[in-house]
Amino acid sequence: MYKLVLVRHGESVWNQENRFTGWEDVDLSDKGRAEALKGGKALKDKGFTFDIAYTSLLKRAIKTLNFVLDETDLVWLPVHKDWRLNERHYGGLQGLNKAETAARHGEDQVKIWRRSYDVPPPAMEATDPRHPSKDPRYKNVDPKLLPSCESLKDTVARFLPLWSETIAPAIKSGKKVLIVAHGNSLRALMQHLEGMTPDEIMGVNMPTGIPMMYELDANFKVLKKEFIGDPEEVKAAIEAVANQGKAK
Ligand code: DG2
Repeated sequence: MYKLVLVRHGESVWNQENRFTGWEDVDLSDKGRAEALKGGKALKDKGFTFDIAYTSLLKRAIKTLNFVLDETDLVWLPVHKDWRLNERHYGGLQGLNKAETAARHGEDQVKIWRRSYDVPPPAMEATDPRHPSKDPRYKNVDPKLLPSCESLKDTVARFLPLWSETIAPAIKSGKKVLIVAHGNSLRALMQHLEGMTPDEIMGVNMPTGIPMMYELDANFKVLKKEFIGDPEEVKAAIEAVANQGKAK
C-alpha cells in the first residue's frame, strides 16, 4: 500500500482578490503563508514524512512547499520543479476578477470556464508579453507544448507524462511522495487517479493549504482519501472555492 499527499498552495494574493490566476506568478498572501504553515504542522502532528517532493514553477506553490518542508523538518528533501504541475493556463481570463466576470458574462458561463472538462477559456494572444513563450523559465520546454489557454482536459494531457514517467515510478519504488501544486493541476491528478468522469470532476473543488492524503493499493486503486484538517473547516473552505465564480 502507498500513501500520496497533495497540497494546494496557500491562498495567493490573487485568490484573495478573487482574480483568475493560471500561469501568473503571484505571491502568497499573509493568510496563505499561515495556511501553508498550518498544513505543514498538521502533517507533522500526524507523523507524515517524505522522500521526495514535486511542485510547479510558480512561486505560490514553491513557497508553500518550503513552508511545509520547514514545518516537517525536511528542508533537505530533493525537490523536483516541473512546469507540468503549473496551474491550468487561464488564457485571456488571467487577471480578471471572477465575480465581475460572472456579472458580465453570467455565472453559468463562468462555471463552464472554471469547471467544464473540455471547454477552454478564451486564448491569450501569442504576442501578449505575459505569454509563456516570452518567459525564460520555460525556455527548455518545447514551444509547441506551451499553452495560450487550457481546459482541464488539456491540463490532464500535459500532466500525465510527468505522472507516468516520473511520479508514479517514484511511488512504486517505495518513495513517500509529496506534491504541492494548484487547484486545477491537482484536480487533473485526482481525475486520473480516481477515474472520475467529466461530470464527477466538475463538482470537485480543492481548498488552499489543507493537505489531502491518498492511500493506494499496489495497482494504484484508491483505497482511502482524506483531508488532514478539521472536517468543518475543510467543508467551509471547499464551499468558498466553489462560490468564487458567483456574481455576488
Ligand atoms: C486558481 C484556480 O488557481 O481557480 O488560476 O485562478 O490554485 O493556482 O490559485 P490556483 C486560478 P479556479 O479554477 O478555482 O477558479
